[in-house]
Amino acid sequence: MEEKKGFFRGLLKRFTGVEESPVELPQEPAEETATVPATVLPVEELPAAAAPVPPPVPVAATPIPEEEKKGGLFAKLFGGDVEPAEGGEKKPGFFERLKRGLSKTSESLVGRIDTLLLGKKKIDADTLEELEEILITADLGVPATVDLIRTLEQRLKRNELQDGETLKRALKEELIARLSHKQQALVTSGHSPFVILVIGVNGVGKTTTIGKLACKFRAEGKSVILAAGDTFRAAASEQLVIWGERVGVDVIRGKDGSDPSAVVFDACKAAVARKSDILLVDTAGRLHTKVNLMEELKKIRRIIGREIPGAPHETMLILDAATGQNAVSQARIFKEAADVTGIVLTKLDGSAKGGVVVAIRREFDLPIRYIGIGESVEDLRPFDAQEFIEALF
Ligand SMILES: Nc1nc2c(ncn2[C@@H]2O[C@H](COP(=O)(O)OP(=O)(O)OP(=O)(O)O)[C@@H](O)[C@H]2O)c(=O)[nH]1
Ligand SMILES: [Mg+2]
Repeated sequence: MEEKKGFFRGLLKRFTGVEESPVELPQEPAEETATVPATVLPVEELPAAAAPVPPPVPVAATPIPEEEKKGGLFAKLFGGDVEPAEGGEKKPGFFERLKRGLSKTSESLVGRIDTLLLGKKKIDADTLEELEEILITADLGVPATVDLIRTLEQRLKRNELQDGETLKRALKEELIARLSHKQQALVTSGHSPFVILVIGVNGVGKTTTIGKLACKFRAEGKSVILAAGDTFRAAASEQLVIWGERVGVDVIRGKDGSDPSAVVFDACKAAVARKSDILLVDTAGRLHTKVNLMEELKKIRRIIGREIPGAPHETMLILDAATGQNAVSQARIFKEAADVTGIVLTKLDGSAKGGVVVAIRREFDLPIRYIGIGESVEDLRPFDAQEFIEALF
């Protein structure tokens, strides 16, 4: 219990910025020490009327105390713009926050570009070659960089790049054009319940993103249910339950090691019965093998689709920006196996590899739904190409 309280304080601190003893989120056990058997494997079709064993337990949300609603934790949780805390400390503007979050990427990308262009009277092929190297090392990836440099070369030939300033402006324009191409925000209004299946490898921020999203949806007045589909890792559902309690939404969970499909089955039933607007499904980031993981995700999808025709309406892949090109490889694997429909790029704040967003947009025909620029709820932001590039530069 004490341990849980400590964990709680850690989360509270993240929300409120109140200094408390630092508490880490539970770490995933090393693969070889994982004690929970992969009971879901080998993966087979569930019999049509399979009874969930053991039965998942719905965890009721704790009502939010009135004092929390009035400008206290609730207001902080739901963001100053939604329900501002009276007399509370003024938060930095959203754009400032984004700029701050992107500062490491900005240093590694724009900082180096500025040094390259410092006092340049004339732009030539050599300048573009040096720029090419900067873009590649800033994780934009080779295909996107080659494409950008080609376009800039054409603009140079047309005499559009007279100096450092015009080159930088041209680069910004080209980046915005590429990042906004086919970019779409997540719209949940078309279905009820709108089911979001959240996937990704371990530690990328799936559960945290679900907590932040649940918060956003609640702030919009939507009813939300969370499904603790990660039954593989001890404490994974506990982490989700804590989010559920803080945000004021119900969590459907099973026992550790139980079949995640059974949890998801129950969560779908609950979401339909309660006419919930949103069902967010958490999943394990790691099983004993990659094949197991993909097979389990397929099975979860089948259960969701059988209970709620047309669902999941969004299969959201979470990628950790700090992993750079590795995030691109992960996207490749998941896209192939799991019908991904949207991407969330987390931890841009702790990373100089934010340029990877360009590589991801270039390689996959998938919209970036949100970006994570910190650990508190307001640090999950809808991705806006223009705003992103302006904040970066
Ligand atoms: N700085 C920062 N940290 C983040 C962000 N998103 C998530 N995190 C942190 O990343 C860590 C892992 O997040 P989780 O949500 O537990 O990741 P997960 O994908 O659910 O991990 P598994 O359940 O082990 O698969 C936590 O400490 C989060 O607070 C972000 O945008 N910025
Ligand atoms: Mg998790």
